[in-house]
Amino acid sequence: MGTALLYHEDMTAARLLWDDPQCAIETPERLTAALERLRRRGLERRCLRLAAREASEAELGLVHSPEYVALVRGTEALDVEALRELSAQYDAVYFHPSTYHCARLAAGAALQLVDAVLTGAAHNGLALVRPPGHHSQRAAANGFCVFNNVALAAKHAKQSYGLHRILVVDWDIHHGQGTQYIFEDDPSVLYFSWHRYEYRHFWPFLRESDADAVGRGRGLGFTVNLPWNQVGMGNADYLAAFLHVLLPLAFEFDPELVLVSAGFDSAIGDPEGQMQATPECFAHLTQLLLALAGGRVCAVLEGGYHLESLAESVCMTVQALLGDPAPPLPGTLVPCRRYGERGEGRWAGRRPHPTLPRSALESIQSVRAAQAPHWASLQHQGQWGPGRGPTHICAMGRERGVTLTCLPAMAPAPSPGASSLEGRPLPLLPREPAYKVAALSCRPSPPICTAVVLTTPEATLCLPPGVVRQEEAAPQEEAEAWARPHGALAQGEALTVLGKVLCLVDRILDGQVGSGITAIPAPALAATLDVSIRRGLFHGAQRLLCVAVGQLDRPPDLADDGRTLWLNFRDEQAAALSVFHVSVPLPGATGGFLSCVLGLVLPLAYGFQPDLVLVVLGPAHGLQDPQAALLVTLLRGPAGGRVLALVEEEPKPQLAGILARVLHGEAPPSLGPFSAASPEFTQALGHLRGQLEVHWKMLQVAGEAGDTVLS
Ligand code: Q9C
Ligand code: ZN
Repeated sequence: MGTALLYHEDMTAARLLWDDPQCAIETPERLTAALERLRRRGLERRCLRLAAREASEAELGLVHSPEYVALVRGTEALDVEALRELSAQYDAVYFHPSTYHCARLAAGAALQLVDAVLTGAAHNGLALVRPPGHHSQRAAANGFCVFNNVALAAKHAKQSYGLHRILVVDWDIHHGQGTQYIFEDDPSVLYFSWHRYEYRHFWPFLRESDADAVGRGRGLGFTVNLPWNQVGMGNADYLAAFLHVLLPLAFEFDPELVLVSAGFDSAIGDPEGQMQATPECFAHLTQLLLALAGGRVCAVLEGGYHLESLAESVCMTVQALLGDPAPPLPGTLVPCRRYGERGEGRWAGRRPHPTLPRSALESIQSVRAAQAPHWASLQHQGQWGPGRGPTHICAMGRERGVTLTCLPAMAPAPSPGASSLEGRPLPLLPREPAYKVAALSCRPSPPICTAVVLTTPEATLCLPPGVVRQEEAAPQEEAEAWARPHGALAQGEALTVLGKVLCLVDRILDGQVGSGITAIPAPALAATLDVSIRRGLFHGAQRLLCVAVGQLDRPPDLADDGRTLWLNFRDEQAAALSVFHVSVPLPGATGGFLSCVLGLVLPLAYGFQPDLVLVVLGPAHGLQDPQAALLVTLLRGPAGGRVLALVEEEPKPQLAGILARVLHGEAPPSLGPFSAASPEFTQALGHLRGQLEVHWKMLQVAGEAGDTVLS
């Protein structure tokens, strides 16, 4: 089990044999650069290496016409002149005598990857292939693509494994119109693509790449296009697209398999895409997708023409597939800032193209509006948007059961990278792309472990390898000193646990342990949480996110100074007591839970960029195990994997084991059938978001106040 890596050297054989500036970027070095970098990072040997096989003609027939397959087969025998002549009949295509062999290997690699994942030989995987596939159509090559590798993989999964719901995520910067055409009337394949569009001024210049192309017939709502109308889109825009468009629909769809058309021409430096997303972004996108379909994610290479950016982005994708924590995203996460404010570190020198402010949000808004009729999770969103201030909302809010507290003037959150406590060396990993660190020291295995603190040594949990028991504790006197304000921690078991928790908080912040879970006797939970927050801040965390589920109060004397963001799910009304103190009612329906997590918790968490996330499941938390597992999984993203979960040891002693596995990179179980949130809940949540989005820009989903109102 693990991550499959599919490749075959023969796929480097095809290359352009004449002068054609259009096609010159699609080179064999794309594959060798990616593979070489995976080797250098020690990632290749952590994968299950499988050699690609050729797809059979019968398999190619799942998507392509026999005449087209025969025509491509015929190119093996053509001379250069004839190859060139045939190539000219297609848009942005070149044939080489080895093209047929390469294209059959590329398709075969995608099929074999699906086989590996669906037979359980691997959890997930990546196929490094060329030629790419997503522009290829039933009877046409297009845009460097000969056979549609991902479409073939989806058909194969349906035909040979009887799957009913397959999600295709096309993060290549071009519209995979080939894939769209193949599945546009098929409700069993949900196709999502974002792409450079520029109001149809960008290749392939198609009307049907716009947001209002939503599929046909029984497939209505199963084609999702997110057109970018400006270049320069970056990490915040891609993340916003996932949180506010793709993931709500994907969780509602509940796929059995996720196929990724993994083109990296959407990454910074690429001459085709001209976008700004840094390689780490692909670790986050991959990690988010791993929360679907029991983690069955098959990524298949499409485009990507900047060799350095391509190689790094491929490494980030593989690291995430392997379950490693994603490196923090560089820079402040605000969708649609001007380009000049983007691009940090090694990519900083690139000359910006100006991005129109709000352009990404307009795109997101347009696709949400186009898809709203087809998806429960986009309905009843209300019209809260930027510019609708708290006073305006106040009057209306009471009828809707929302507590409205006008937000006090807040000090802005300290910006990422601001200096830490005076005179104290910062114990955290530096906020810079992890690949710089990794280049210095090759990491042979998962870098850091997950630690559990358990009160009873005989507590039997099925813990995977790499999850260790935290036995080390702070000295007794130190634990007593931290426990002093709390009677509940005065002695016995609670004090023993506290000593270990203090040590665990330090070790997570110092990077010696990746994440942790602590099972705590119920009477001591609130006090242990209080001490954990203080210890984290004391130990150098600049920003600490606390997601508290259940009847837990924010420690009353904790300063509201922007260093702690407190999010509480509990059985009362939605309220923002400040921008750093937010309460949300506990949603009953899975739809409500998902909108809370995707539409509120994660945007706030990514916007806050915490050094440590505390997730606390307290009294009457009401979460089912799969919900708790999903929440914890998704909260690994914003803090470089530094999550400490605190749970009551009763009544569910097995919960600690479930959380240990997801923190260690295992996929969470499915939430089960989707149930829509009530309109009241959706409106209360939308309302709260409207209050908060002035400060927390990652919450925004609309261009301007007064834009299209969703149903
Ligand atoms: N300025 C893939 O990324 N357009 N195909 C060339 C040159 C063709 C891209 C225009 C781009 C095809 C898989
Ligand atoms: Zn592309």
